[in-house]
Amino acid sequence: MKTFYSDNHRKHYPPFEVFDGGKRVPYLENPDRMDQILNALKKTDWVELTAPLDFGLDPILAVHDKDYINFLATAWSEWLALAPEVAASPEQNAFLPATFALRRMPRVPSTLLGKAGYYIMDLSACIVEATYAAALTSAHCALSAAEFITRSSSSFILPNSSFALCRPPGHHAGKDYAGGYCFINNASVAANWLSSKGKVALLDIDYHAGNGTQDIFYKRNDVLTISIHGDPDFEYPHFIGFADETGADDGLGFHKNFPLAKDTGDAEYLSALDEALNLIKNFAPNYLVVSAGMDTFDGDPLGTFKVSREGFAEIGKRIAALGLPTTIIMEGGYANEALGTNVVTLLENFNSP
Ligand code: OKP
Ligand code: ZN
Repeated sequence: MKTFYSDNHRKHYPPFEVFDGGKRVPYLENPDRMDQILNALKKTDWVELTAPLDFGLDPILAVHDKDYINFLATAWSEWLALAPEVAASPEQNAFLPATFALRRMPRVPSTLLGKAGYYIMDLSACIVEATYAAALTSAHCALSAAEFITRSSSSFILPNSSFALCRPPGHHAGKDYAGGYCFINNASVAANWLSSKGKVALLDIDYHAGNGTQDIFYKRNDVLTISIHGDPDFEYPHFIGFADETGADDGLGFHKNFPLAKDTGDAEYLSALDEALNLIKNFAPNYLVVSAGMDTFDGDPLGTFKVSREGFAEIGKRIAALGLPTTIIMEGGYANEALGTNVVTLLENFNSP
């Protein structure tokens, strides 16, 4: 399987994030995640690792607000200029605001810290020097993977597939905000790029609701978005991802959430997945984008679900059975010891030249 990956993510490694209750912990979305996945992929004989192509900024600006992207691009150097001692201290060398735009006050502040509170949604989207470059490359991995399935699907009898080993992940990033380790919404950038070539369905199987993706496509009917996740009634991102959110305006009926209970196991998960796959079949897209998080796994430190390895095999099999050109975009998954095996287990059911 063609897999797009770059080492550019490595220096995006903030020294900490802040958990609920104010607990400062080592950044859970760490480079070791990629190493675990790379090791497992390299043990197979069907994965072909490829560097991403440079698609420039246009396909990213087609999804994200220009001033927001500019904020991401300059936040670290501005922070360094504003507070050099703080930015250089090992205790504090990650940029995070401590004041947030409650209920999204409409005025975009002119100062760095004002902007940070406006453009960042929580205390897990820490910015360091390498963050912007890593986020850009991550989006380019997703775009390369999307382009691959359009280029090759006609020359093979079986529908083609590709994998974007993205870090940082993307599905919590909205048009103009970062959150939950996400800065640029890789899957949305890929889906939007594909939407100029045909109808697109985007299925989000990360444990957390894909709020950014939901926001970005909420009023559109050319991209069907579906997310299966821990019920925001008890789980992050708390404010979005409920069952009654089904799209608006032209997009009404083109978004679907499956909020599931704590402790959801294989059987309950797969029955929600089957419903989601039926919606995709009825929509009859030309392309499928999968936001693939492995944090539904039993024992994930950020999840409550109990999906097993066999569960991932079945998830992969059922999605592949749609027979659509499919690009799989890496999102979360924090049980690092099991992450590589789980990714391989999901991917091995897809066809690839
Ligand atoms: C990113 B992805 C702990 C706070 C949650 C953010 C979680 C981001 C998950 N209760 N911190 O969807 O895997
Ligand atoms: Zn997640």
